Amino acid sequence: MTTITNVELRRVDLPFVTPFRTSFGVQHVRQAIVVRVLGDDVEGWGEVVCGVDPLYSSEYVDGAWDVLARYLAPAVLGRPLRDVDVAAATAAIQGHRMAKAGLEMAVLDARLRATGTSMKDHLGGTRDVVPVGVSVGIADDHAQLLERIDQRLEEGYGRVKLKIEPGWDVDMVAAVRAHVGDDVALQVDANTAYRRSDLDHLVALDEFGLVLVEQPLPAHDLLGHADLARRMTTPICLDESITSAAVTRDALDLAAASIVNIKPGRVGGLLESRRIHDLCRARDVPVWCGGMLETGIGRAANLALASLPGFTLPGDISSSARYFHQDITPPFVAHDGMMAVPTGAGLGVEVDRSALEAATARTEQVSR
Ligand code: OSB
Ligand code: MG
Repeated sequence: MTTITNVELRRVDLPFVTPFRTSFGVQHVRQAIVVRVLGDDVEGWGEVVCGVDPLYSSEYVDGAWDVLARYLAPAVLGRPLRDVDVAAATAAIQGHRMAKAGLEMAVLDARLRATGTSMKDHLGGTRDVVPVGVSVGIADDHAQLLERIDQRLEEGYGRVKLKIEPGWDVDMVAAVRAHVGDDVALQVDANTAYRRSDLDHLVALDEFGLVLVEQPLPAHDLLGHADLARRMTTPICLDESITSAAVTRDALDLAAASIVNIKPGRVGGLLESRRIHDLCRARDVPVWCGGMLETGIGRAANLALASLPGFTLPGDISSSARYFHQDITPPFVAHDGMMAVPTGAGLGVEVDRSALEAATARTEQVSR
């Protein structure tokens, strides 16, 4: 097989159908870095999932672009596509996991396209269809929120994640539970908006039969989460804290979480994601696939990952139309809260070249 001859970076700007509000801010547009890796006769695609601004984590689009162009892409140029280990080749560069994950995704896609293997099979996926849910942002008021939730339930989702922050939590969840009844699976995500002084307040969420509470405290605060987990009956799930398999092991040993959200970008790639899955599965800890408002490229990768057997809870993987008017791949569609895992070679999606061109705001070629 061929060596990597060129890495093409592209920034695509996709406006959201509805701006997405979380405790860390409002996102109006998805700026994705699309990574295209080229060998002599093969190409592969990846997506860098960081936000425009460094609010969810320290990574952001312009920073990821810089580290990809100056450090990460050069570290894989000239390496054999068949067996280059992107994580190992870029290990000297600290952090920048989302940038590394996007490059790894493109390399794996190119390699698997060349051998005709799907990402699902490569990772060890066991299911062709996976359960999916929807993440609903913070709304202007309860009426607007309930209207948005009704729309999602009509679309067939059976699991709804509600974003929370101080002032938009217990009363809001009470109103939603009263509105949807007991059959809808509800969970909440704070994106680190609370502090240790808020634990008594958070315990009040135990009233509402939630599937889990996601990342109430800052990413570093494993002991705070362990303290909260002892005081709540609702399971604690970590998102921002989980940056590697090693951290996952510590979090589980400390009983800081009993459920783990896995996002390939946050942990540095699909292969590290699989290690976290394997670790959690060995300990009977449920995992689920988080979302970063991905384009169809990242969505395809998430579906492949979510087909592994330990992903027993629905992923944050919704229909493309909920995010974008026009995606850069054919749209993914959920039916009755389930979504099909791509079966074609590599990620199993074809990039829509005209949609890609139309959305492209910046390009750079990195070659030797
Ligand atoms: O915390 O899970 C999160 C989106 C951007 C950044 C962080 C998060 C989210 C979501 C959206 O909740 C999930 C999706 O892609 O639908
Ligand atoms: Mg989250």
